[in-house]
Amino acid sequence: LRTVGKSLFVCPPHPSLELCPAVLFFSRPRCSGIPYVPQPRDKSVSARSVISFYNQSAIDIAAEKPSVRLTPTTILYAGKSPDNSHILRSAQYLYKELPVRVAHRIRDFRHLPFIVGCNPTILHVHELYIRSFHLLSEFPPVEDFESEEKYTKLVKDLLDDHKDVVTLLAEGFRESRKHIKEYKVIQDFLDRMLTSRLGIRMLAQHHIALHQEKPNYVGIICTQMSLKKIIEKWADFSRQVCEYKYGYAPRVRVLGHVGVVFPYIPLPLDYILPELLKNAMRATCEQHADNPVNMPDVTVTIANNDVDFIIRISDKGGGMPREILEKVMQYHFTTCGSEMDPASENLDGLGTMMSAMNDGPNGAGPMYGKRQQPKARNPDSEDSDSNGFGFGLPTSRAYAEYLGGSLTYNTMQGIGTDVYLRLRHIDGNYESFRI
Ligand code: ADP
Ligand code: K
Ligand code: MG
Repeated sequence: LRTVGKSLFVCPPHPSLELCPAVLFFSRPRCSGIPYVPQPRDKSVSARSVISFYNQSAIDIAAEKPSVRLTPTTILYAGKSPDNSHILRSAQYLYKELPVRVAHRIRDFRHLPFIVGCNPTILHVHELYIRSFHLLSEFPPVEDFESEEKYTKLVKDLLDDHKDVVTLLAEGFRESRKHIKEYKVIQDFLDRMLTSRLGIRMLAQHHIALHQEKPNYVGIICTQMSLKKIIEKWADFSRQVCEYKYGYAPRVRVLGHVGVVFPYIPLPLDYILPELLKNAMRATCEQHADNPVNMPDVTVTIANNDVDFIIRISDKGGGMPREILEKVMQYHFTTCGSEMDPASENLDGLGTMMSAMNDGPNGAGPMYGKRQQPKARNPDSEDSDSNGFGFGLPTSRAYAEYLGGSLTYNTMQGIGTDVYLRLRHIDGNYESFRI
């Protein structure tokens, strides 16, 4: 293999590289922004870059450590001290915890099937994690507010560096998954990757938010969250995306326990709600395309109790046909086939086209479909806009389960679909999830 990708690259005749020149080529730190200049004659440099993927004792040691997961109440009641020592403690917790969590992710990359691990896009993300690990673990200990400020700046920069990770993983697996027989391998990896990323981002955002004073907030925890308000916010947003795509959008009615207010973390809801609402709206628009004026509403019902709360999103969008029932929860499965991208592969008949979606926990991008630019952008988005790949339902389910809840659905083919999002209270009668 002498040409890889678009760049012509002559491999150095190094015995340890014969197996996979792609590893050599793509192991260059492309995330650093420094253009890669091949140095094919310098054997030692090439060999070092390959070794850098596995010969890292610091990562091995950190990957053996258990992650220390906190309950939201621990975070909430950690106490706010007038001298801001809580901010210092928060940074010190992150300082210990982040390298361990990042090392766990790197370990997962190493366990991927060879052919997937060699995919340039996956390698790029793998490298991003290795780079983050070194930046985090080589940072001097956080002992005072001066170092805390610098550390927080690093955390902010890393959040930004990783904002496209979901899109990149979706692309990388789309390209390489055809080589893997067992879907479970991909599902388990992505479930762990995405939920761990959600956890890391929640912790990082929380720490950053501790620096700001916002009424009814302690870090990322909203002490008086109104479920109705947050649903309405995402209904408005999804309607804008829908109108942009179809020219019209169903209305959304919110029923049930509309008055409930409780402490919760809006961040994961900022991802899940627009995903589910966009699905319901898309189904409704496509089912009622011949009579959009009389389109049935999407109905959202809230039910609250001591332990958890349930959000049901009901649409009359015609439901799902039997053939796809088993597949809708799979990563990459989508029925958005109208804008076939000639470059995209048909994944074992799963779907003919990759759908656009939202990226990180705060993203809420296009309805679906390839490279659409919606007029409406997620106002809260801290992640870049990305294109989806049938990730809406599986990612939402993984997040819900990570948060001690569930995502299920009932569908009546020919009529419509009910999706149930159940999430555990953070101050309920039972122990809540851990971040
Ligand atoms: P995407 O929306 O990008 O296709 P999702 O994971 O959100 O990916 O959904 C996967 C598929 O499940 C959709 O393409 C659609 O076929 C089906 N689906 C999801 N929600 C609904 C719904 N409310 N009604 C009908 N079909 C749905
Ligand atoms: K899907
Ligand atoms: Mg979707």
